[in-house]
Amino acid sequence: MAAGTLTVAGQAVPEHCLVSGKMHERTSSVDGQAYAIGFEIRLPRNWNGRFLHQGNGGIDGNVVAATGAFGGGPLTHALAQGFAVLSSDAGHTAAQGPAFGIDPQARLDYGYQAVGKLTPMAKGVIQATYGKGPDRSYFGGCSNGGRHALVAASRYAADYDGILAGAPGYNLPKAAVANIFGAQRYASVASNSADLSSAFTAAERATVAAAVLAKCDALDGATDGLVQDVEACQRSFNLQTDVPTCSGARDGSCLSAAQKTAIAPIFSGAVTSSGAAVYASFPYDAGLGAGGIAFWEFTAPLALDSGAVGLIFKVPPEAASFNGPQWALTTSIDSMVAQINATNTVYTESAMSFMTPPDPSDLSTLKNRGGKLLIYHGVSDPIFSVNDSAAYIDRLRERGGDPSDYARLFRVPGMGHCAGGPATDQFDALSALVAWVEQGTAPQRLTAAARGAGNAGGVNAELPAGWSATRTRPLCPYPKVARYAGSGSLEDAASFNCQ
Ligand SMILES: [Ca+2]
Repeated sequence: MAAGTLTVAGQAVPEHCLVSGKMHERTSSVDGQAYAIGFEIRLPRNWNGRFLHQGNGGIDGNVVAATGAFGGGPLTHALAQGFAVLSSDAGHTAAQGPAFGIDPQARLDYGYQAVGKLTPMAKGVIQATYGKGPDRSYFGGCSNGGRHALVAASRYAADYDGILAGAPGYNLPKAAVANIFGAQRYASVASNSADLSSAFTAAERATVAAAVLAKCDALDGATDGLVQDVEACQRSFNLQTDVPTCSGARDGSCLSAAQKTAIAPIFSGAVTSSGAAVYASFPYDAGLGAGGIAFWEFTAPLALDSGAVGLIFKVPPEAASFNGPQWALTTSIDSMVAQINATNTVYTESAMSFMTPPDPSDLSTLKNRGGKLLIYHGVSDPIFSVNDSAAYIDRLRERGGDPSDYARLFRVPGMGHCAGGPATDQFDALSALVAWVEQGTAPQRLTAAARGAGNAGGVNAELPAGWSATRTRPLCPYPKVARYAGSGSLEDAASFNCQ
């Protein structure tokens, strides 16, 4: 592939070789469908000695171009930096949709086994190409790709030196059920039963986001449109008392009492009928009013989560022809929770087994070989909660003391799912991880930039009008937060400290 054959965010990718292939072609004895693990490896002429396994999003099924792009912009395209990059479909095709979950082996490949099969193959291709294997191996991705990364940090730690996990849905089956829980709550107050967004309109979400900012923006020392002290905000903000209750018809400037009753549990965290937590809480944050939220809150539960839970995660699965949206709105959350933990003679691993790290509090293999884990997560992410990533770090601490010498979480205030929202969402987490792994330089802060007018990585249309197009902020290692130093420009990361 000649230089410029491939461009990413307007940047020409240097000359490289492209190897495409399939592994483990087979026909399922359960559903009769053809399966294989499809992949591509891009091998740069000017190789930097590193291997990156790129985890992809959603339910996989696509061999996304192996460029290794993370963090909202063009800064961290691993291929352009000289990494050899692997990408795969994780063992099924997009044409199969979630019905690949009818096949038990395809479930396991999607969950973790494709990674185990691909890794030695890719290292062998690198060996054959360059005459030696990689000096260092990395795994990176966001969303389900972040889940792949965290699962690899646990299951395949001997094969990887650095793990970059963006918005890791490492409890993905639970998160999917929790999102359906949200849909059922929204449906209970939707003024138009065919449109869940009528339960919490764009104007109403903007009203709540403004109320969050009114209560929380200044808690970090800077009234700048960012809620950087996440914990103080959760202690301070109260949906019931800080958002006006409509005295008459809903007009966007208030929530009805019924709306507050329906919506508050989505933030405090989905529960079963006996009050047991299904997944995690979600923090109130300024990004709630951003345009990208509506897809995850109102469309995804019926269009995506229903198929994922019904066909990929539950035991037994529904029939491939089932009516997913109707099923999601009418099936009890309790039964879904039971079925993502269930097994039978055909489906011998539960979804909570094949989709998650076997023991999320144990990173001892990675730690003991000097490997590093860097997680980033948007505080306004509506599908995978930043609080679940914080809980991951908390569990490491509870089990083995301060994990900061091998695992750090960087929260991104205002950012939605992987990118976007009123946020500084462009940052080079991959280079920070490489410096940590290879030079032992632990990241004290990541400098993140807003993608305003003229940004080469693509302009973020959700930035508030009052922000500088080139605003920067430090992203801080959890539990630290960025606080204004008391002097200096509010548009400059240098005016903030991680404390
Ligand atoms: Ca602030």
